Amino acid sequence: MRDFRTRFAPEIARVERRGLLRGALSLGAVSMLAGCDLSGDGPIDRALWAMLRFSDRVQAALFDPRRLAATFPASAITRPPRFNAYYPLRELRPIPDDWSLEVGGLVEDKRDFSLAELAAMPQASQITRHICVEGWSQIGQWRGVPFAWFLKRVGADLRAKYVAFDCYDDYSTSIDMASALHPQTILALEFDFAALSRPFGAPVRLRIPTKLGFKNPKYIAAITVTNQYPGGYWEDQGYNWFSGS
Ligand SMILES: Nc1nc2c(c(=O)[nH]1)N[C@H]1C(S)=C(S)[C@@H](COP(=O)(O)O)O[C@H]1N2
Ligand SMILES: [Mo]
Repeated sequence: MRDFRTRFAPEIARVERRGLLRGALSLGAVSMLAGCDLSGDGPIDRALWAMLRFSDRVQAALFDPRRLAATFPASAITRPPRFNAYYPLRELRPIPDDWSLEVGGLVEDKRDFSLAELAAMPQASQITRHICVEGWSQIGQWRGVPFAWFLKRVGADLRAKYVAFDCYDDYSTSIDMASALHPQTILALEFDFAALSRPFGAPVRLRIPTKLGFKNPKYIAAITVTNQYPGGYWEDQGYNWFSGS
C-alpha cells in the first residue's frame, strides 16, 4: 500500500476535486450506498460513480491472482442446492435449441462455440463456496473449461480490461481480466457431478469462487472481451462491481 497514492494519483485527484474525500464521505460510506438507486445523471450521481469506480480499482490492485479460494471435501457439499435469480424459478424460460456460445470483442477467433466443442476442451473440477450478497452461501462442485485456457484458445487480448457476459434471461455481468485469468475461474458445464441442469446454468455458466454469487453468470449467451466498462444487471443498480469474496 506504500505506493498507493502514487499509483492512484489521477483517480485521487479526480475524486478530491469533487470534494468528496475532504468531506464526510469515505469509501466505506459510499459502499454502504450500494443498493441505492444510482441511475440518475446529476453531479452527485456522477461523483458517486467516480467513487465506486475508484473503489473497484483499489480492490483490483489488492487482488492476488495466485491466492486460491478455499476448497472442500465432497462431504461438505450443500444439498439440496439453492437456486437464485432476479426472478422466481417458475419464470425460468427455455434455452433456444440452436444455442451456441457467442465469443466476440477483442478476440482473434470471433465465432460461436457448440457445447460439444466446449466439452472437448480441458476440464477442471472444484468444490468451493458460493457466497450470495443476499446473506447465504453454499458449497458446491463445478467442473468445466479453465477460463484462462479458453481465453488463450480464442486469442483474447489478455491486456484488455474486462470480460462481459450476456445471458439468456437478460442478465448480465462483467469481471476484470485478472480475475478472469485466475486458475479457479471456469466455464462450468457440470454441477454436482452431473451435466449442468437448466436452473443452475445450463448450457454453460461461469464459476468464479473469488467473487460473489452475482458475478457467476448462468445461461451464458455471449462473452465479450472489451476495454469499455460493461457494468451488469446488479452493478448498474449500485452493487459493488469488483465484489471479491
Ligand atoms: N443468468 C443469471 N445468472 C445469475 C443470476 C441471474 O439472475 N441470472 N443470479 C446470480 C446470483 S445473485 C446468484 S447468487 C447465483 C445463484 O446461482 P445458483 O442458482 O446456482 O445458486 O447466480 C448468479 N447468476
Ligand atoms: Mo446472489
